[in-house]
Amino acid sequence: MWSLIKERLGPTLVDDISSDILKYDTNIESSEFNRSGKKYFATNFKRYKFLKSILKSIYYPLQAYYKNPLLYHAFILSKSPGGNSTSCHQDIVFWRDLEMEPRTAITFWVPLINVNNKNGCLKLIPTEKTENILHLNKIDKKIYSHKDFKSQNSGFPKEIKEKYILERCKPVEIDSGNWIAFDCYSPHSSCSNISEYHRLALKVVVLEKDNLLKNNKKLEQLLTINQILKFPSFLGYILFLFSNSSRINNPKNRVLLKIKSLTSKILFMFLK
Ligand SMILES: O=C(O)CCC(=O)C(=O)O
Ligand SMILES: [Fe+2]
Repeated sequence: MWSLIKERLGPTLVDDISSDILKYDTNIESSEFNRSGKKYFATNFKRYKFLKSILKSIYYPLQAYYKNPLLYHAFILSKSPGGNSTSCHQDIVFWRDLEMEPRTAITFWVPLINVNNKNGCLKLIPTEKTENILHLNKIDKKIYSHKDFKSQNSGFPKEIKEKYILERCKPVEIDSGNWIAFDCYSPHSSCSNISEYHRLALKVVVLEKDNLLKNNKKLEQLLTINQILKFPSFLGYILFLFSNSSRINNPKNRVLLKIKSLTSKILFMFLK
């Protein structure tokens, strides 16, 4: 299921982020997704502050859906001129570490340019559209079988096999700053970019912290949206860097995990 969100990212923020991404992503000419987009918000303080403003813009739908929303991913997704289409998939098949029940991940996806079927808009199934985001992750929870394929550097190297699902995905053309929310079971793809401009978009994926399975060391370390919004930006940024460091978050690396959780505890106490 998926939904259009009433809140918007303001045009000034869209412009500021877009011009910064074009400076940041020097490999942006690659025709596939650039993996450096995964690190963008953790690369400097200004970009972390962008993230804060982005989360503020979806604060109300988040509060309506989640008791204690946890930030799972925050990425930039760029598709350069000539960029390939993205194959049809369900995000749940890529998220092996999603140890929670029920699985309540929602992707909030927002283009930073008006998107259409010529420059890489998302494709979703029209009959799966809902006005009420409370329906997300509740109905249509079938997981389709996917086939692997090796495309050079593809960001999404699995594709749904069922032809009738591929045919049902249709372009969702929206203006920059408008949010689409889709759940982790929602089949989706995106069009190739045959325009002369970069299709810049970003996504934020949110989970319900209270649904994590016990001892989920990796996901427990992630920051909640309320922490990000409440903490003074500089301290929030340090904690965000901690929670983004895959080395420190490797559950096998117990000593580093201990140091991190101790430091976080001290910082949390200080912030109360
Ligand atoms: O941004 C795109 O074109 C596709 C993104 C996607 O499939 C995702 O973020 O899960
Ligand atoms: Fe996806």
